[in-house]
Order: sequence, then C-alpha cells, then structure tokens
Amino acid sequence: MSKIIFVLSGPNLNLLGTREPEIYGYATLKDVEDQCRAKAAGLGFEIDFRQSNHEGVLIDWIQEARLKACAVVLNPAGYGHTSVAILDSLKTLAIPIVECHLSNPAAREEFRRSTYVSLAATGIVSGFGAKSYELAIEAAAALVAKSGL
Ligand code: CA2
Repeated sequence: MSKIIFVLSGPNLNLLGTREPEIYGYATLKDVEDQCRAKAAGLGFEIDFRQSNHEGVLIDWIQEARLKACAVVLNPAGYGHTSVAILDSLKTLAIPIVECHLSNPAAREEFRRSTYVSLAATGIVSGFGAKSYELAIEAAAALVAKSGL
C-alpha cells in the first residue's frame, strides 16, 4: 500500500507569505512544504506536494492520486467555493480526503462559508495558518492507519 499523501494547493497559494500576511501568515509555500514533509516523515509517510493555479491541472492530480496516494490533503483555495468539477473528481476517490484552509473561511465573507469540496471531504481543518496543513496531514495519517490500508 502506498504511503504517499498528496498535498495539493490551489490558485494564488504560490504567493503565500508575500501578500495579505494578516490573513494568510508569513510562511511561504516552501516553508509549508518543509513543515509538511517533516510532519509526514515523523508519522512514517511521504508527501507529494504540489500547487497549481489551474483547475484542470488540480483535477489531473486528483485523478493521479487514485493510483498513487493513500490520502489527499487539499487546499482548493478559491476553487473550493466554485468548482463542481473538482468535487466530481474528488468523488472518484476511495481514500481519505482532508480539506485544509489557512484561514477560517466560515468566519469570513458569506461566499466563503461553504465549499463544494467539503461535500467530498472526510474532514476539514481550517483557521490555523500554516499549521492547518500539518494538522491535516496528521488527520490523514490517522485515517489511513484506521482504515488498515
Ligand atoms: O484560507 C485558505 O487557505 C483559503 O483556501 C485561501 C483562499 C481563499 O479563497 C479561501 O476562501 C480560503 C485564497 C488563497 C489566496 O492565496 C493568497 C496567498 C497569498 C497572498 C494572497 C493570496
């Protein structure tokens, strides 16, 4: 069984640490990747960490996860609130899906208060800045261990 957790981030998250730090914090995406790698290694997992600004690319990666990953951690960014296509691709997965957000979208503008992704997610971690990703990996690892896969 794969011990690879796909950690996927959506549009604009490549800018992390450079804009709106009051909302998203000062950590760069590279910092987040390093933290995720260390957290996963401590739990006996590897991560495949990727970011794209393109919906179709994210969908291709979700489909790839079906073949290669034991779990997916996904910060869909703005696409979480808009993309039925990403939801449809997530629904093809039989592995744990942990939705992850740096901020707490439920405490922000009305349009952020729900995501399509949450309809397919096993669970959601939001509001802890870069730490949300680490917590999401911890949750994904626990779900994989529990499933006995
Ligand atoms: O809190 C999160 O992680 C979000 O997924 C971030 C999305 C937002 O649309 C969601 O509602 C919540 C926005 C990502 C934008 O990323 C930026 C990073 C640095 C500077 C500016 C934008």
